[in-house]
Amino acid sequence: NRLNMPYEKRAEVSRNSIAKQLFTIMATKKTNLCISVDLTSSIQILNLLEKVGEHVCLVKTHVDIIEDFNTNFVEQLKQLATKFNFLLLEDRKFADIGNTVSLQYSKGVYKISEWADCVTVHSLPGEGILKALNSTSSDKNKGVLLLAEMSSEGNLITPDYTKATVRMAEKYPQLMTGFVCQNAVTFDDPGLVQLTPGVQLEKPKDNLGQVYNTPEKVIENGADVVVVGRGIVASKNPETEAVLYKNILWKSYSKRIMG
Ligand code: BMP
Repeated sequence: NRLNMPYEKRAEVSRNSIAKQLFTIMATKKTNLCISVDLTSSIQILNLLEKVGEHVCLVKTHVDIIEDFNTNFVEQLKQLATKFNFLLLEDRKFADIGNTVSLQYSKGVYKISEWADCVTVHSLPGEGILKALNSTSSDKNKGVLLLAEMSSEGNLITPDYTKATVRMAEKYPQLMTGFVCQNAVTFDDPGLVQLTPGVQLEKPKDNLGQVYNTPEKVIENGADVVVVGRGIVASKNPETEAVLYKNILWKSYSKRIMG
């Protein structure tokens, strides 16, 4: 199954172009680390990415928390992505009717469709949300990561909801980059990416419901790309910490593909 397949083989079977690129970058740069840059100043984000860019395959943003968001920031972000060879995931967690999501994706201040390689989406509203993203015109190749599970304590997602989310994704193979989840929710398509947040070495949780696992544990649970936010961003030396997470994650992955 996919857990024993190396990323370069997974890239060969990905039907979504972003999943294919992501697996290829991971194999080339030897990193499955995604940094979540949850900072509120554009300068801070760009400075951080100058330091950790070479160690990550994917950069996850929440652009709506940036106080000085502007188009120049987007240009510089794209330049860093090219310089360090990483992709951009806007963690927007769309969760509305298709028509609204289509507008939120391409219009407004952020114009996400113009720069994000992929976005996160809740399956809650039903298939229309995927239909909308699929048909919204975009200059770029695009991808969707569907939320199949969450890391937070007491979240309302049930096993049936998770299964229905996997079924929904099957109807849009070209659009789907993968799933955001804590466990291996499917083994049917090795071309899909399992993205797992809620990872930190320091603590088991925060005080607002976030629950953390160790890097080793999430790789065992099927994670392909692992999201680390405050574990790196809030540390004294983010670059050293990024290298530490990268090395542990790559070692765990290498062990996994050995069987
Ligand atoms: P941190 O490692 O600092 O806890 O950050 C985790 C990041 O991953 C946050 O940006 C959060 O929005 C996101 N996330 C999560 O923590 N759990 C989920 O289930 C889904 C997420 O996108």
